[in-house]
Amino acid sequence: AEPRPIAMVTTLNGYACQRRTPLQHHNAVLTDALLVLAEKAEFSENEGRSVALRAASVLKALPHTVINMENLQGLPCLGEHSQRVIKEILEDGKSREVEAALHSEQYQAMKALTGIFGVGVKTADRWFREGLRHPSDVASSGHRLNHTQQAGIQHYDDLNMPVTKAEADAIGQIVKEAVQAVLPGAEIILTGGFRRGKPTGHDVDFLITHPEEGKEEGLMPKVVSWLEARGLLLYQKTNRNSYLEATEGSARPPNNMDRFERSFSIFRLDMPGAGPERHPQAALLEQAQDDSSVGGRRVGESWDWKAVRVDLVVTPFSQFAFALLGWTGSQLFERELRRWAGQEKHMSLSSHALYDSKQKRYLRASCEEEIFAHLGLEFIPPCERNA
Ligand code: DGT
Ligand code: MG
Repeated sequence: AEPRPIAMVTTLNGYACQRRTPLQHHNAVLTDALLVLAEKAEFSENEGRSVALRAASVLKALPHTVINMENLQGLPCLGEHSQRVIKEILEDGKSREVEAALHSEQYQAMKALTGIFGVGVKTADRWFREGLRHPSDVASSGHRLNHTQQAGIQHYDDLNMPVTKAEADAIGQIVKEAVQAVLPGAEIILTGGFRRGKPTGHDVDFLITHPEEGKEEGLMPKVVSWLEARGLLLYQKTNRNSYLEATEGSARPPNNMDRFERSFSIFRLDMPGAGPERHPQAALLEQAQDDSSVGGRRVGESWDWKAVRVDLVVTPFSQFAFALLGWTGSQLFERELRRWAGQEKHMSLSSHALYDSKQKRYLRASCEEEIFAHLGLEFIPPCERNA
């Protein structure tokens, strides 16, 4: 008898937070294509974004490579549009819609313009309609830019270069030193994509807390001053904590918007081994430039410093587990957790708390495992939250 081919039919749960999604998966060709369509939808602000993101996320969780349409049987979140794109790629090696998007002037311009720190889809779209295509067009257009956008244009190249794990750790050391200098006993934790095991990221995310509730109050301005005094910040904007104001007088937690004391910043990361001592040209270059704050100064193949986006978030200890879960991502995993909580459990999850609408009370948690348990979900470790 002929050996029967193994039917590669997998069933997967409908919510991304019920699935294990590793960083490395088997369907990058398909997911890359779907992610371009998600981006295209985002640029024209239509609903297609989350549809394409969910479809890509299902393929990321598959334990095998999709080689034919039968492999998709029984899988959730794969609508007619996604299936058409997948079929085309399986048959022709590429999708016309994706190729057209990648080559379109609008997609390329929107990608370049939204790549400016401080510029969202709305602003980028307005600029595109005015004929701007690239950050250099914006700089020469005479538009009034806010401080964030000015910093975004000034450090455009650096901020669009991936941040490595080694760079994230180097910044972690600096933040740790700053935090411990201004509040001994305070703790810092690396979150975001790096906690999920990503080798690179677009920024570095940190949570800061202190085991004694209340000690963390007023911490952020002190940390920022410490860093500024040492010339380590190229830009920063701090939003104060507004969580209590928003909850006062209402039983329910405000919404998913984060209300922690948070600092969006751009660090100046010195590159070890590329300082002026090793590269005498760097010192000369510095003297020659009257504005030494423009971009990372390249010296031959290396540079002596690099601008890196860093998010610092201060959380009270009692909210720490929720903040950790909320800031570890991925973004889709977070959105699916909140959708699961609301639709399946009548609960409301934020980065501050979990509210049970049936019991009309907040559920406490001191670690992520307890939150998953409250939600009736199997615990998924950070490295498998790459939905
Ligand atoms: P990356 O930085 O592009 O390599 O990837 P991630 O996953 O680190 O993404 P990032 O840095 O944008 O955000 C990390 C996680 O933090 C993200 O999955 C969701 C969460 N997050 C980001 N911004 C906010 C916010 O304003 N509020 C709340 N609650 N969460 C946020
Ligand atoms: Mg990040």
